Amino acid sequence: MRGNVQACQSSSDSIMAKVVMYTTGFCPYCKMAENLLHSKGVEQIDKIRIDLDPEQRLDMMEKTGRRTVPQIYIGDRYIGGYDDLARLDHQGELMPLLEK
Ligand SMILES: N[C@@H](CCC(=O)N[C@@H](CS)C(=O)NCC(=O)O)C(=O)O
Repeated sequence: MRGNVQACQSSSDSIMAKVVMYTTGFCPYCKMAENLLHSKGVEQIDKIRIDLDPEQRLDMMEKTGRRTVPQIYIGDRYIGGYDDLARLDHQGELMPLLEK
């Protein structure tokens, strides 16, 4: 662990940032985001199911200003939805964020 618990150890021994994703039970964009993150070596994603917890839905909307899922945080940085995550990847900025 490093810093303020915003990181966790992966089995490959590299330090990966903590990933938090607001999600719902049926959500193709969430699945795509998960697949992309897993393909980058992220083993654990902390999922917050807003369909099961209305308070978390309100919390997500307040924090992000958005109502769609996924909404993703890497460490303490707000990323946005799947499109934003994929854009970061295409710009080569995703791995550096995950490896922080
Ligand atoms: N452009 C968004 C699309 C996200 C999206 O449409 N998510 C769906 C679930 S897969 C959703 O939240 N739909 C509910 C709504 O539009 O209110 C992204 O890339 O994250």
